[in-house]
Amino acid sequence: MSPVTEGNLDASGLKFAILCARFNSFITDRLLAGALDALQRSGAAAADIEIVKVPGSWELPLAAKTAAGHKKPDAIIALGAVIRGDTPHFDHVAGQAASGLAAVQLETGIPIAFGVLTTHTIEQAIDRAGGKSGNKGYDAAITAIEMADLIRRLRKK
Ligand code: INI
Repeated sequence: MSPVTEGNLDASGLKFAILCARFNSFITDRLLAGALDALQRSGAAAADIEIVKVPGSWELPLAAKTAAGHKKPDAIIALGAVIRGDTPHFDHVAGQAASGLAAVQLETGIPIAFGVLTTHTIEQAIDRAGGKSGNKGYDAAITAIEMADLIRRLRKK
């Protein structure tokens, strides 16, 4: 079988930036708690985790670009909650957050895990922020750890 390269889930020695939108903070605070839980259980040191709060999900891409250029984390975790019922400009906020973050990770080479919930209802958001569908902040942090390690391995080859 051909050799396979993949990242592991050991976060020790890795640096992370968690960007968290305050809009719908009753949801995003839970995503943040989940992301921190995942990083700390996986061996990340508290001193290696920078937490940055932004007003809303719209602001995540610029904060990601700035954080990427400043302290050069090994990975970024972007957290937000865009709920369709809240706004007629749902599509703009959700779409720009997604495409902006995708552009920043390609431009900087720093992986960005997408932990922005886009749901029709508040109930769906609660389910995904520590409710019956798990915690997408936790999941995003696990993805960030794996991608940080994968990119490091690929660069060494
Ligand atoms: N920001 C969110 O993160 N989620 C939302 O559901 C949302 N709604 O509903 O409007 C939202 N809007 C704020 C936006 O992200 C910006 O902060 C604002 O437009 C100022 O730039």
